[in-house]
Amino acid sequence: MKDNYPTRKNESGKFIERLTKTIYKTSDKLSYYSGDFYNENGFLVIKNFFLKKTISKCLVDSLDILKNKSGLSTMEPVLKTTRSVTGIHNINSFKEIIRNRSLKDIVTSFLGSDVYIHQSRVNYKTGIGSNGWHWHSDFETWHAQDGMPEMRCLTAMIPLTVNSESNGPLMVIPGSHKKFYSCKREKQASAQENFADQKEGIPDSDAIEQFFKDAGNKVEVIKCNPGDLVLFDCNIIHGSVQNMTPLPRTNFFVVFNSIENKLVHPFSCEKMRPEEMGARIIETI
Ligand code: 6CS
Ligand code: FE
Repeated sequence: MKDNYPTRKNESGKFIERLTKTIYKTSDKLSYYSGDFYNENGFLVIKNFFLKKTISKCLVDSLDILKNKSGLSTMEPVLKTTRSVTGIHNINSFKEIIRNRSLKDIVTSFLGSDVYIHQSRVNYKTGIGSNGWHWHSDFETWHAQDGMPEMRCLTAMIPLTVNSESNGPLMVIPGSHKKFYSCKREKQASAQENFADQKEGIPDSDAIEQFFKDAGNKVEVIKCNPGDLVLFDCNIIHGSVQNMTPLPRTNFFVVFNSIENKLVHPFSCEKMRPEEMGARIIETI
């Protein structure tokens, strides 16, 4: 298969034009404006989308995951607490989220086909010292390490606790999804190492500067609450800083990929990642 987004191949990085549409069509569940906003900015926040009691169940289950060691855990490199657990979408309360009809309608409309789950995870940021995430495009990793051919994929982020200005909320660079940044080659790290503290697939600082310039030097800090839904394009540049408070920032993420965009052999990685990080078994929702 032709590689439209070669990355991690050369000594230096470069910008590549995006060929895939951001949205196929908007959804009846949204105003026209919302589809248009997502198309232009690469993200969308919908307040009070879920019932608070559904989200409370998810929060309880997210703590059970820690206790029962379900899924595949990645630890904080310094603190040694749990940073992220992937492969958890079969737990009942999370299933309820994934099967939400309005969510499914929005996602299948945006991606223009049926979808399946590429990855599900809870990121914990339990308290002071929990690390942030460097600026990155998820698609860059999914293309390089999982063999995801095109940008026909998006993430739904469901906050299970308050995401305030000080506990390390998600930040995005609006509009950065429109260009692909092909990253320079680095020494190959393991799937877990990259998850714990991303080494490969980080844009150079001058590329980040360019993304900032294009966005009018604005980042969007996504403060949100339990019940809200945040959608973001697989190629948007995003990241977060460490948690500066003792209050956990616990978020559930589910990554939907078009069934017309199934994984092939990884484009820039010798070893396939575990199923929990990049699903090859297609379970339709
Ligand atoms: O590896 C992943 O799938 C996710 N984690 C990291 C550190 N970067 C890309 C993506 O968000
Ligand atoms: Fe990410």
